[in-house]
Amino acid sequence: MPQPRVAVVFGSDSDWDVMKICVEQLRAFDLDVHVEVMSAHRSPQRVHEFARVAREEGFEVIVAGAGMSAALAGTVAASTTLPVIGVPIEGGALGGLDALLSTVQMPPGVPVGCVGIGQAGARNAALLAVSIVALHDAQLAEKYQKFRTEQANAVTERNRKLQDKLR
Ligand code: RP5
Repeated sequence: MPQPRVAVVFGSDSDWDVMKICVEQLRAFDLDVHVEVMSAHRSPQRVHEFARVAREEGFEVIVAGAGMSAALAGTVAASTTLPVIGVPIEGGALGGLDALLSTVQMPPGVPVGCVGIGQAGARNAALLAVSIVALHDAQLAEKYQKFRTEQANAVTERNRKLQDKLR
């Protein structure tokens, strides 16, 4: 079995309902995905070990989802030069705003590409990961282009139906 090129990690199994959207979207492009719960606060050693050898292991991009005082994406990014995409998870008293700010406000020098909060962000994280891997994979680039074309066609069709109703 080929080594997965994408890793999707998240701070708790309670994040799975959101992060499974990311994993499913990646699998829809026939990508193998390494999936693992690890926590910047609760299991920092594992996060460091994972990130430190991620490039050697063959990963090309890492998606990291976390909620509340979300430190996972930034902590992973601190120990690797691979691209890291952060997904802020909603939950807790602040509905994901806490996680969004924690994920997006990295100090200069250690970037995290941060997507939106929750399900939409999880899907976009997968698509962004696909576009990164597709930089050197023509077959994947073609699949991604097809996805985007079908999406555009679906919008055209929805507009056509709406225009019919408005007549
Ligand atoms: C974060 O704390 C996790 O990513 C999760 O979103 C949040 C709550 O974790 P649990 O208490 O549900 O395990 O680290």
